[in-house]
Amino acid sequence: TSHVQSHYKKRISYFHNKEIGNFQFGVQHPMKPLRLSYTNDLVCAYRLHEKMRVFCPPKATDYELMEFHIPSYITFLKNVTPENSEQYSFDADRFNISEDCPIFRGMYDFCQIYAGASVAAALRLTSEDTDICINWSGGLHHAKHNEASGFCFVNDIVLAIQQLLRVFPRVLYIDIDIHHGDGVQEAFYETDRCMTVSFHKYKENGKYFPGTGGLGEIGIGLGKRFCLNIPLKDGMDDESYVALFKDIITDVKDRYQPNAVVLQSGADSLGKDKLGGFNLSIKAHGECVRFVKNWQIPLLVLGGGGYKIENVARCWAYETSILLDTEVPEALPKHAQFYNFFGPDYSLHPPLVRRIENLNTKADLQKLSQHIHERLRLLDG
Ligand code: ZL4
Ligand code: CA
Ligand code: ZN
Repeated sequence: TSHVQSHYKKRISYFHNKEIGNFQFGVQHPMKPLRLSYTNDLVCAYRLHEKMRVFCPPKATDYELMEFHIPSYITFLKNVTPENSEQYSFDADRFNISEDCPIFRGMYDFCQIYAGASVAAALRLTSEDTDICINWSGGLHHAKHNEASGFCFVNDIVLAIQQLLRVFPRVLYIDIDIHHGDGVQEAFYETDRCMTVSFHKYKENGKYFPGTGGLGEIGIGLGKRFCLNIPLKDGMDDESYVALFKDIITDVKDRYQPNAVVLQSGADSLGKDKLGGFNLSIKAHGECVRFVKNWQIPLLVLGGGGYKIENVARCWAYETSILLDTEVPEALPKHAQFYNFFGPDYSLHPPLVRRIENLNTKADLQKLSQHIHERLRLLDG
């Protein structure tokens, strides 16, 4: 009947393995898997878990990881431990083990858990019994087929997109982590079946990690023009970011007409992040997620960076509520296990004090937007 559209009910699946919060990259290391326990704690304390299907997904197998990664790299990750790492110094070097990507206890289990969750989530989207899948432990966009990079050992995003491409002709990848999504870009650089779009902080001198993501990187061969980079300076604020995001991503969607969307929702683009440099509020970050959700195209939402862990948990719990079309109270639920860590305000949207100056002028952003639209125009015939 003519009422079919209005009966569209989003079915949401949420993937979480309780083990994930127990891993440690190192006491001082900025990447803290504990943030995933905080996030899940808020999600459950807000009773959002009752409104979606919750899965503890299986770990990815060695062979599943080898769908993208080379076998020797996976074998190395599987066998190396903090105790035997001396014997593996040659491999550790060539696979880029470093202070950013250290060997820690349970490292391979950690990889299998977060990648298994993204692959399971992708499979649920392809089996068409879910409209939106969420894996906050995924989104590790820097890993390459043959090496670790930027806190990422295996690339769960590439593995998930590979599964989606078995069913969907075109997959759109959107990355709002403050870092450039280089690993995903590289994996799909030569194909038009996955369009990659990353918004990130970029310094011309290459001094901001990973140094790639300039406007000139557009894809090659069949993939030419199906790679989009939005390089930004420090200080992006809510108004300018959300306006630019909607402006660009709408044009991308209209021209590319994706059958599925993967959104990497890295929370290091929030204000006060330890490694970031933007001023985004949780509301603005969430507005980007809402905008993509409202397209009603099969959607996989992943985590990513985020180094002020109370804010990461707030952000991803809030975004879970957005994806569920549910409102949650501003006061954090008192019965949350980690409630004490959310002081002094104990609210979902703490005020953003000491904002940094926005180095992106209106004129810069106007010019950037115009350039991107001109590029997108070339996509049609
Ligand atoms: C740390 O304190 O820019 C790692 C990394 C470990 C503990 C003890 C060692 C201290 C900041 C970062 C020395 C660390 C030196 N510890 C790290 C060029 C660099 C070489 C390595 O959000 N040093 C490399 C990676 C980035 C670089 C960002 C973002 C991931 C994501 C998705 C990855 N790497 C300079 C840094 C510390 C550390 C303190 C650190 N590393 C900050 N930025 C980086 O996009 C998840
Ligand atoms: Ca990004
Ligand atoms: Zn990041």
